[in-house]
Amino acid sequence: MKRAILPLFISLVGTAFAAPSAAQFGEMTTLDSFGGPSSGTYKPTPAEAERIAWFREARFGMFMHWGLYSKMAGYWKGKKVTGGEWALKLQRLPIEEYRELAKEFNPVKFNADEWVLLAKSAGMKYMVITSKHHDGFAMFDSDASPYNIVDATPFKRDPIKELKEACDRHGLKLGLYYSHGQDWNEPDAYGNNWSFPGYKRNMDKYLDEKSIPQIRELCLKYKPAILWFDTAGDITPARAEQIARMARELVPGILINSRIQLGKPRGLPITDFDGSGDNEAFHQYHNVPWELCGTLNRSWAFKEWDKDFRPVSELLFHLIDAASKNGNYLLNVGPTAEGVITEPYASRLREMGSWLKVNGEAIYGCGGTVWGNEFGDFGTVDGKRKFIAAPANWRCTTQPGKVYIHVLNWPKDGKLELPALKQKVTKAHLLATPTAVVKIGQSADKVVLSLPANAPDPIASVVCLSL
Ligand code: JFZ
Repeated sequence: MKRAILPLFISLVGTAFAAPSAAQFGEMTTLDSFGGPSSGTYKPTPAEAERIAWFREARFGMFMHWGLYSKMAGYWKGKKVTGGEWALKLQRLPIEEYRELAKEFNPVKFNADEWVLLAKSAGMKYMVITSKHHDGFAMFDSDASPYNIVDATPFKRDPIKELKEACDRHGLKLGLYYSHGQDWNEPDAYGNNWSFPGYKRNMDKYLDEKSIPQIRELCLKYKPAILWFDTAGDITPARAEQIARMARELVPGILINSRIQLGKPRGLPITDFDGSGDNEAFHQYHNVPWELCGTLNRSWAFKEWDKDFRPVSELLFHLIDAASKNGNYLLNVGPTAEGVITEPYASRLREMGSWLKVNGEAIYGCGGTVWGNEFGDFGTVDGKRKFIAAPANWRCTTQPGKVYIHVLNWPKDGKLELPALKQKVTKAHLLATPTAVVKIGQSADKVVLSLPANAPDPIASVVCLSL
């Protein structure tokens, strides 16, 4: 099972796969294997509910992949290579040569406040950055291994510390990505099957001497709001539990994602939130708090030649779609080795922020849909049980006494038909143009809205229904 998952990772990471648009939604199958809606009851204790509250309120965060691989920028010795943060493994590069990148890693243009303020202008409420990816290089000041940004680069600064301070200054939460099982720099860890031929790995040694000490350092030094684990190859359930317990002891209120362990999410008290596939949301409402992580272009790490940036419409769709299913959207940015977030990323983020300025009340702190059938339903296709997506051109989020309809494709005749609501709709207005007239027709089997002729927003206009 563990080994079977690896080829999947490799096929996904080279070119982060295309995200669905609302129209393509119909072709997807369910993600039950990631703990979909069938993941059972979610019964947090009051303390567990309290610590996840900010995360559910936040709905939108910035993911950052930044490391020595950013220096490659999609090239090796002048030749274009795939993989980004996976290039070392996909190209089976000599580990000694890869390590040399540290000597030239000097992100002199890095400014933590600028990054945090960009995230803030996008309407993001938290940030998750790679403190160590699978390449094994620590982007923080580590006592557990000298292979880190302070000891091994001319930069000598600790960007994680600077980001933590900037996040505190500007009111964002800082989460830390840490590759706890996979580390291609270490012969004992999981993942490097080309540099150390014949070597008999000792995963326990790696965990006890590098991974767990570094996780402890991260907790003690930066008090992260989230520890975001990934690709848990060779992490046993007992080790996952040990790591989670240690982190919770050191940082009360810390959140831990479900990728700390392979397979079905452990859930509470080990993991606080689930994740869907990369760039692919759960296909239905998911009762456990969850997060969709996705790329802005086709890569996690910066690649100079990846100019295939997703349109803002697609990014906003992911945010709205995730929120309507009770989830967050963690949108990735790949800064350059100089420490710059380039304009194609930044301009899209700012546009999302503009949309959220107008429509944020239908995202932040909102619950998911009141219905669920707008996503489709299970049916039988060729004798197989399959999820059949609905072609709904809208998504729904909720607040107590309020139902928000995010209209994705504005109806030409101005009529928007919604499933029935038990409670009476007393008022309907557009968030972008509150004075425009929206007429309500409500019967036992449906609600019909008569909208103005033109959409106030070309991407998604939100109608607020008061109950
Ligand atoms: C992992 C990493 O290997 C990758 O480099 C990147 O950091 C990404 C965010 O996470 O890749 C994965 C992990 C899980 C899935 C897909 C890619 N998944 O569950 O679909």
